[in-house]
Amino acid sequence: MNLPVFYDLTEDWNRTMFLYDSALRIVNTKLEIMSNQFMMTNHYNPIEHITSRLKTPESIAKKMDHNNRELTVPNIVKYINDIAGIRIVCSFESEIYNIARLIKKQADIKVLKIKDYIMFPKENGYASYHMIVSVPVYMQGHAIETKVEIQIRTIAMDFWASLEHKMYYKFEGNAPESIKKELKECAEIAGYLDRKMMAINNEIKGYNKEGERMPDYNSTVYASDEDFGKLVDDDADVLGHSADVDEDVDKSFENWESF
Ligand code: 0O2
Repeated sequence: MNLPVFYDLTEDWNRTMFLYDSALRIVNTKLEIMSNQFMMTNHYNPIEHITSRLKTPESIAKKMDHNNRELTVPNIVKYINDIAGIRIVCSFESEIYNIARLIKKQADIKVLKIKDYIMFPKENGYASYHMIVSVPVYMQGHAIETKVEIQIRTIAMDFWASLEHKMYYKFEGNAPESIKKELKECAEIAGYLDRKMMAINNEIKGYNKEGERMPDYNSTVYASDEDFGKLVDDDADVLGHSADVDEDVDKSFENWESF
């Protein structure tokens, strides 16, 4: 005899949020270890600070509505990549790519998607490096691949994005053109400041304590890595992981649902 099954939305929602919260803790711990290792080996930490948050139910609902998707738990898991979000703020642009490279090297982090808004800033001036990754969260012996969005940006980019975010929400996307224009100009100034500060920092490294220039110092300003600096779309093959990875994440999430 088949017993009736009642779908408990609240329980489903709570389990989902628990999963994302766990993924956030896992990635945060990894980043903290990475940051401590930097300090230990280089006596210097490129990471200024790290913040993290779970997207609020209101913000999730707004985004689903904006994307014309039905508000269901499976849809949220499938279509919203930044329910669990981490922001890494560092001083220099080149460090963004170094940090991204180290994240990519972590064995149990899968990079699903990269959006390089530094090489390709948005029309409004937004610059930041976004990685959508997944980590396995172990629940009752089953690994559930769970997505986390990692945003990596400089202090200047972060400063700019906070103000733009404030403006966007105040005017609900319909900000006066004059303010948008001013902000765009500020983005250009922030970009200039970032490049200039990075060049000066690099220049400083080329001198010894006595103020003498070290002849063999290699002053490469930009980190170059062919894996980075590409803006990719949803279905593209990213860093060796195909779009199938996303399916794995979905499949593995189905495991969770069957408990
Ligand atoms: P909130 O309120 O910050 O959470 P996709 O991942 O490709 O399916 P999505 O989520 O639009 O689609 O991707 P994208 O472009 O990577 O944006 C993710 C997040 O980056 C945003 O989340 C913002 O936090 C930030 N972001 C993107 N564009 C801008 C921008 O123009 N200005 C500012 N200030 N932040 C931006 P949310 O959910 O849109 O907003």
